[in-house]
Amino acid sequence: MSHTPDLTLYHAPRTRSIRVRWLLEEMGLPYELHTVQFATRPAGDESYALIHPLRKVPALKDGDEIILDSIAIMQYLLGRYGPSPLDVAPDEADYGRFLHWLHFGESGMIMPVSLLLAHTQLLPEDKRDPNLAKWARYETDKLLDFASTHGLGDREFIAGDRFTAADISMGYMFFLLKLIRQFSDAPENLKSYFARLTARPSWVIASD
Ligand SMILES: N[C@@H](CCC(=O)N[C@@H](CS)C(=O)NCC(=O)O)C(=O)O
Repeated sequence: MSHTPDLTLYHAPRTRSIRVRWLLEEMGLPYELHTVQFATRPAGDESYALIHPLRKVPALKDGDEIILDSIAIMQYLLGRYGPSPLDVAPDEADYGRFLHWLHFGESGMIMPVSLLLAHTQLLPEDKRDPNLAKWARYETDKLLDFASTHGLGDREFIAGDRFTAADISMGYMFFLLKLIRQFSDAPENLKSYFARLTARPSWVIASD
């Protein structure tokens, strides 16, 4: 580790900042936690725009540097403060698999999952579109099936034969689905995988 960490995580409970907090806990890195108000939007107060111009969470400050986007922040931490078993290195057999599931947890899943969230919970009832909710449910099911068969299969973890940042990425998305009561019909292997991930002490802190 050539840099000395000087880390502040801008966090709000239940949001994607859980991913970063989960990784920080697993890597054993010291950090300051700054809770951003999330009850009304945009998140934070006006001064938070200096940290995240879009006023979203998470954001990570490391000294004078600010990094945005949960997956990018995880890659930053692994790259800057690794090597870590939570990363899969380019010379390991599962490197490609690791990158795929690390990113799939966000970019592959977020569109149908956010539509499902919006049209079953977030929007006022008269603004919800049941057809859109049905379509998002159908697309989410396809993604869960893909993750179940092509991703996890009978593995314990999704890449590298160990718990990695790719599990954190996917685990958060399953948490979100569970939060909006859309995970109970998920494939059994994903449900027991999620139970395994969230049995870790680091999860208890990250999801607090
Ligand atoms: N792709 C970004 C998404 C960030 C994001 O949209 N965060 C949500 C919370 S999970 C947020 O701050 N939403 C508030 C808003 O959009 O106003 C990431 O992974 O960090």
